[in-house]
Amino acid sequence: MSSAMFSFHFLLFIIAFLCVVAQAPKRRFEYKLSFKGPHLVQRDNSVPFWEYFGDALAGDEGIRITPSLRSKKGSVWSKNKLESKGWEIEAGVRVTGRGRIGADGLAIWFTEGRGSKTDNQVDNVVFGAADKWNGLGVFLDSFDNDGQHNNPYIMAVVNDGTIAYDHHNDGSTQNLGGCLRDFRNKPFPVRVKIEYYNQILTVRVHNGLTNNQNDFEICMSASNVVLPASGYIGISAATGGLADDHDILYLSTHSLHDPTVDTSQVSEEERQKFEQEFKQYQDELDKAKQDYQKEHPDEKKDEYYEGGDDQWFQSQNEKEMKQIFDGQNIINNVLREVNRKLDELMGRQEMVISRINAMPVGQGQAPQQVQGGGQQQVAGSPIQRHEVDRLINNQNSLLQQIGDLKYIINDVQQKAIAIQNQAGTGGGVQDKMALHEMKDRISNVANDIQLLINKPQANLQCPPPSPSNNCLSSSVFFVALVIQFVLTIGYMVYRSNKEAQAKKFY
Ligand SMILES: [Ca+2]
Ligand SMILES: [Ca+2]
Repeated sequence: MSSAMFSFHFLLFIIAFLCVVAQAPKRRFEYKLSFKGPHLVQRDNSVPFWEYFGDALAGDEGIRITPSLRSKKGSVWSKNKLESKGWEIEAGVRVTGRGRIGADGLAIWFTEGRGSKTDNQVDNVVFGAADKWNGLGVFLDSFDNDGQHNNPYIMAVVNDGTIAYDHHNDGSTQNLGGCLRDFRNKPFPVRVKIEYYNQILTVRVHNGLTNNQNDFEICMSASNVVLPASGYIGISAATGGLADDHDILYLSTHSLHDPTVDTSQVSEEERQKFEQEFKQYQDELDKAKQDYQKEHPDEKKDEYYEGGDDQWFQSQNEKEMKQIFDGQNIINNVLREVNRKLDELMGRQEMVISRINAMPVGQGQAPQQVQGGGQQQVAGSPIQRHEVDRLINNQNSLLQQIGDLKYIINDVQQKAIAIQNQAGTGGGVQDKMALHEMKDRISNVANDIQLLINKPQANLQCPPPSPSNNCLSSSVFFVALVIQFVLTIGYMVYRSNKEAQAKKFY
């Protein structure tokens, strides 16, 4: 029973989930109603598809709606209208100021008309835009005009073009809903996402404390909200006695469509509209061409234009002929390539045959057993497959050996060059230095000997005898020599006599 209940609940959940998924609207990015830095401005300081008024100034990273100076008003408005029953606008803003309290605030608009048609800022009393607007305004109200201690406040106010905004009470009785959020001086941009679909208006706010794209919280939601079928998108801001920088960094707009309706099919009405636009554009182009020719009659006509439109376009037959011609060209190229390969193969075959013919008789003509066939090959039969393989293997191994030899020769050569270089640079210098040194020393020795030879002989005589002096005079030396000689002779005579006596006993 309980499992049946569980299955039932699960089924209900699945159905609900499918309904939600099925009802999720199709989103289409509206690039003409969006902008995003960097490189936001063009050379003439304009932002494509957008126009700005008052004190607003576009920079490369975003648009500064007002600077933090007193009593400034500015706004930026789309040039095109958003024409969709459902839409989503996301704006990334920064409201920064040095004061603890800022003013006045910033507004995001979806209105039938543009809220700042002129630069006359006197009329732009609602956060830098005109009062009595027809459409929606989402206000980021910094300053607490009514003293309820409920600012900064974010709220949505819908107007049908008749109501004057109650500034002194911060529109407290006029708004559809709102939330108390401090959007000033945040580390990351504060993001406001406004969704209008099936007459349900939802405002979600990202508090700018993180850089996570998905940290949105619901600020307000209201159903049965009726807004104009199409409208301009605008952002405006104002400062008062207190001032903040009001910057908008990006604005992205999506139109939301019923997923059950196939939006890829263009309706007849839209088709006619596009055709009309195209015709209008072409007429304008022709007129511009004619005007140019009138203004520059001497200008040489474009040679491509001489032939008229026929020069620019080709007929169906021409197109087909060109396709056939291209195809034939490709076939021709392929055939040529095949031909080339065949020639190459023929060349190789001839080379192999000539090598076999050059081989000594008997080596390539020995009778061989054919595998599987069992037939005896007769002498002089054509070359066998395995012989060709062996030849190729031999050749390969030869090539490899030659390669090895080449490598070794190269190595030896490199080493020889290295040794030569060494000898030619560092070693040679050292050897030369050693030679010079030796030469010097030898010449020194020669000089010393020369000096000794040239010295007078008297200097070679023995110094006068003294107890510490043991110089030998020549007479003493000769007497000692004679005595030694006599003693040696005597000893030899004595030994020979001794030996003669010893022999007698044997
Ligand atoms: Ca206020
Ligand atoms: Ca207030």
